[in-house]
Amino acid sequence: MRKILVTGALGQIGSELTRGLRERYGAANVIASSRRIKPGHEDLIESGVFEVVNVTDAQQLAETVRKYKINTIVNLAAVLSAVGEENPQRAWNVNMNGLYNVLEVAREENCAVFTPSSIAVFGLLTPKDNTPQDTIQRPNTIYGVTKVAGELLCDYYFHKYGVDTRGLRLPGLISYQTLPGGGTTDYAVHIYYEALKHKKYTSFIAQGTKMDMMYMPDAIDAFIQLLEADPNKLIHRNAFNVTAMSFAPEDIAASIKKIIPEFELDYAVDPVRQAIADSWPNSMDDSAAREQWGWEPKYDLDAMTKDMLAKLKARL
Ligand code: AKB
Repeated sequence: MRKILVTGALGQIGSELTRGLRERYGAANVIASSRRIKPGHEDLIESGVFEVVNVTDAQQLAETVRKYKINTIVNLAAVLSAVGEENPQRAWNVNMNGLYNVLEVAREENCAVFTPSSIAVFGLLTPKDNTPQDTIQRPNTIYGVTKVAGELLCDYYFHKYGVDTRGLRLPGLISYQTLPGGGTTDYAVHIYYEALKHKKYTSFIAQGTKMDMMYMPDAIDAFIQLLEADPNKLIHRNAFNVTAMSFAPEDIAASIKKIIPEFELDYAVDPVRQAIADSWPNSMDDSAAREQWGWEPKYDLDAMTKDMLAKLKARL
């Protein structure tokens, strides 16, 4: 039976993945953790065990793993692309030293490790369309640098120590429960909130900028599917390209207009986030994930828009 520790459990992915994991493995077997208790997450904190764990504190992390006899660590604690550029030293500390601590305790306590990577591992030299699984990775953000190094470090721990490491190269994730915390793809979440509240949105990403995206229910399925995948079939353990759709701001606006015809989009481009978006793929090739563990998303842009607006409306 899996006994799972989720780090960064109160973030955008963690708040939904923890619930998904508790449904599948039982609430008592999924320990949620975060570096601090954040208001608004009482449901999640009270629906199972919760611990304050800072991944940069190796001792606190190891004590928690031993206390609950953890055998799987899902490491979601990370500083994202846009906030990473504001404080690269903090991004390195959380993303790299945190991951190193996770891998070390996994090696000592015999745990599997699941750490997401990102489209941010690619850069200006990477082929932009149908970006291959194995290709040039020369990112120019600190977030991208830590994610490439993280993929390599996870591969190293698998080959050197036999730690069962797995991961996905996630695109921008769209969800209605918890807001994302400082990424470049966040506009694709904010646009839905503003569409419902004000029927207009000012995008910090320019017209024509395509990026890979995915609706959160598909991402949760992808996590659990890869966690459960037959290890003998996994050639790329730590860095599977996965995507569900690729769109630019005007495409998501057109999809929203089908449901809210008065919706209007304009632009006030943020040069920092635009430069990051310009360095990322337009669309990735995720055939390796499809072939090796059966990845198949359920939501396209219009299906996501319909569900997202309905769920968010009920919430707001
Ligand atoms: C970000 O925009 O930083 C993240 C990501 C694509 O990894 N959403």
